[in-house]
Amino acid sequence: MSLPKSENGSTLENAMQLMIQTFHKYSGNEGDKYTLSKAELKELLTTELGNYLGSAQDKEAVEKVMKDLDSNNDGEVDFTEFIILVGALTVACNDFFLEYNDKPEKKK
Ligand SMILES: [Ca+2]
Ligand SMILES: [Ca+2]
Repeated sequence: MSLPKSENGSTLENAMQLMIQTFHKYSGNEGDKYTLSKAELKELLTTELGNYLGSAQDKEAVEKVMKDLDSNNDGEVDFTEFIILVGALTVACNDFFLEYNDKPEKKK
């Protein structure tokens, strides 16, 4: 996979670029190039977030995620709606990380 000149970017800048690229990798497959249809969303969820959202494979879960994300109810997930999902997942990961670090270390 080749990124546009990003060797000067910071880690966070590269992460942002990757989120944008990831979104467009799936959003361009059908219909509107800049939004995710249900099929595109499903592919993104299963391919890119399979470890976090294992249950997204089943159809109902995708429908639910779609409904939750589609705040303007146009039946597509745009980048703003997508980034809310990524943000919420990142917060959940951070909470998990903090909790994990809070555990007493000496416990076996
Ligand atoms: Ca699309
Ligand atoms: Ca939408």
